[in-house]
Amino acid sequence: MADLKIYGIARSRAFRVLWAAKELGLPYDHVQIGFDGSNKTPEYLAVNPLGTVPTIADGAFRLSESLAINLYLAKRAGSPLYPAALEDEARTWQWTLFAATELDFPILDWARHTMVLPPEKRDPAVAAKALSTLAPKLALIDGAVRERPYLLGDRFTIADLNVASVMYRLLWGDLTRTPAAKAWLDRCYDRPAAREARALRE
Ligand SMILES: N[C@@H](CCC(=O)N[C@@H](CS)C(=O)NCC(=O)O)C(=O)O
Repeated sequence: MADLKIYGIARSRAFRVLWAAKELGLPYDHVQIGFDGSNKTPEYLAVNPLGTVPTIADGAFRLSESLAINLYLAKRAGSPLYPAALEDEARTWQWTLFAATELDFPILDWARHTMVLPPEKRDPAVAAKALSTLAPKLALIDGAVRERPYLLGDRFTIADLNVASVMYRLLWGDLTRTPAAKAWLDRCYDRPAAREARALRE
């Protein structure tokens, strides 16, 4: 049995952590907590009192929040996925918080109202508003990767993984107005670990 346990089905934000674990080559046990009640059992609520996924248990240490988990796993493993220089580490936090606060919810709104909800429950106005909220943020990413392949420079890091994994649903979006961001997103998802993580949910 591996020391690292990842709680959460792949068709949830646990996808982000599964990708990171694969990227780092970490052995893990995958505990299939979903939304069928398994996330609200006393056993799981003892692991994560909110009953949300993902959570990890690393030996006796428990951590929730998908992107914080990824920072933890990457920092524990060190270079090359986690940057060595303080400034690059700070940029990693910046991109990660940007993904959590500026991208995650509008992308969820857009996805829910274009592909996730049953057609009769979709509201095109919500999807359109989400896209207009996202436009400047996608332009920011586009600018960041126009002159270099990855967010911090020449190497793929946990900053890319965190932002790209939050953008998962935009793989089905129209990113023609931000071609550099589109090429970067495709580059990230072309990685073997990303392909393996996708295969768990698609
Ligand atoms: N900010 C948290 C969000 C966790 C979260 O809300 N996960 C969803 C699945 S993607 C969940 O567990 N929903 C079930 C619930 O809220 O009861 C993270 O990134 O890990």
